[in-house]
Amino acid sequence: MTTWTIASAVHVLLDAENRRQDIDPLSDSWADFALETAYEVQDETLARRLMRGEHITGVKLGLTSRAKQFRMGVDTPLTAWLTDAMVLPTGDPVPLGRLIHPRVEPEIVFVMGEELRGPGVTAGRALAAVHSVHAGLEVIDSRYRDFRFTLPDVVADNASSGFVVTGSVALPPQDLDLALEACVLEVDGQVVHTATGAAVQGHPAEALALAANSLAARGVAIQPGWLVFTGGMTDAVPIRECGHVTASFTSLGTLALGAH
Ligand code: OOG
Ligand code: MG
Repeated sequence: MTTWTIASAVHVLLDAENRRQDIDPLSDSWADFALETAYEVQDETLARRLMRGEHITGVKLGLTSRAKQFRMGVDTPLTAWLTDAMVLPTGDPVPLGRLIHPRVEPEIVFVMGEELRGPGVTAGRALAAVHSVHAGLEVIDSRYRDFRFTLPDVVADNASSGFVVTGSVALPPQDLDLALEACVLEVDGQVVHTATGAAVQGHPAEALALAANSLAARGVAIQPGWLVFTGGMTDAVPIRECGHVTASFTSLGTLALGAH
């Protein structure tokens, strides 16, 4: 067994990301790698990103739908950080050369209007703090070989963060039924997955409340202006060179991502 520390885990994970070299899950060689320790690793990787000039732009939830939980073999939702370096402008291709084995997943995204501070936040209270709802696509890229990980592993790895794209259609939350908001995911013109917002914790606002309450345990409140990616509604799809992924939503418009 390796003697791991928070500092050595942070170094190994950020190095894997920078060099685009996948690694074995930390839990393979870190006996009793605890969830609290994993969140400390995640927070320290954020600190390193901020030190190199990045800014927090929001938070992402992971593993909030059965489709994602089943595929990844982890059934507990988690939270992770989004920085400006992870934001891909709409229309830009996926920078494949900076990623190990990217996959794309459709998400419902909140732009926050007010601060949201847990604990005790309900879905209703959470939705009242939302400024606008958007379609989103997340490009995930686990640093772990073949996306094989335990919950602490994926938490430490900032929930496989890669890039996020936010749709330009912005609706106030009261203008749509988010549980019924549907998404059709196509790869190269073929429908591969479909879901509605109810796939995400029964309602994406439940995921937002969950984020506020779990961040409260880390002394953090969700800030006005932050993006909140509520988690993949469907299983993610690999994106290859010359591939095109399109997510069409009932009310939130269509988002496309290409790689070339
Ligand atoms: C973990 C990241 C999960 C989501 O939306 O569920 C995530 C993974 O699947 O590699 O971003
Ligand atoms: Mg995601």
